[in-house]
Amino acid sequence: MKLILATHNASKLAEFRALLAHWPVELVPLTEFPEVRQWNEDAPTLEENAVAKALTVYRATGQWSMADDSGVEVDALGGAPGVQSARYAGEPCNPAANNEKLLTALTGVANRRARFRCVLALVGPGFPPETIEGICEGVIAHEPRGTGGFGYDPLFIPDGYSQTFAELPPEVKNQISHRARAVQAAWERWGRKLFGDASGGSPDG
Ligand code: ITT
Repeated sequence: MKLILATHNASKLAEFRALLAHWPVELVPLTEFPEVRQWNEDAPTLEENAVAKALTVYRATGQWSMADDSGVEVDALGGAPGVQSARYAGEPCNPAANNEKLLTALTGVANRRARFRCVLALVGPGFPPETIEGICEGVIAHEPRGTGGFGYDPLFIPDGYSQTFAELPPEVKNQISHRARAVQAAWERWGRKLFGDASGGSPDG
């Protein structure tokens, strides 16, 4: 069974490949469907955007499609940038400008509490779109650190660590990230029933 990863973000795609490695599906990148162009990502919630991406690809291909919409929520900014994370500093998406804008917004702010939130959407033949969420709590650093990852990773220090996601090895991020948690929850809710149990346990367990 093929599962299309409905993302134009190459770094996100690489994470999905690692996170879904044990799913008994053939992962297909969106680059194999050049006719599927951009989708609307201007809905007010991560859920709506994630479903819009997965549905766009499913409607164009008829194949199982998975997408995520994700973002960082900063308590001192009332949850911003949140659903606007990709476009925080304007269009087109510019991660360095986004990080700079976030640091500027937090100048002199002691409360750095934040979280990454990922909403995963899955849709397929006979399976209307469903969503599931993963959250990773942490704090915003005082300056960008590290070269790994993407987006806000140089600024995000997950709880329990002193390094940013961009400093931590990808294996660590892929164990604890919002995306990792969403994929794990997805496997527990849908994976075994839909795709069989690659781990050898009961399909219903
Ligand atoms: P697709 O829509 O094509 O999947 P995108 O990059 O536009 O790619 P989103 O719409 O979900 O993805 O935007 C999420 C933004 O939030 C993204 O641009 C990053 O800036 C940030 N983000 C999401 N997950 C992240 C992560 O794991 N690490 C760092 N930043 C992340």
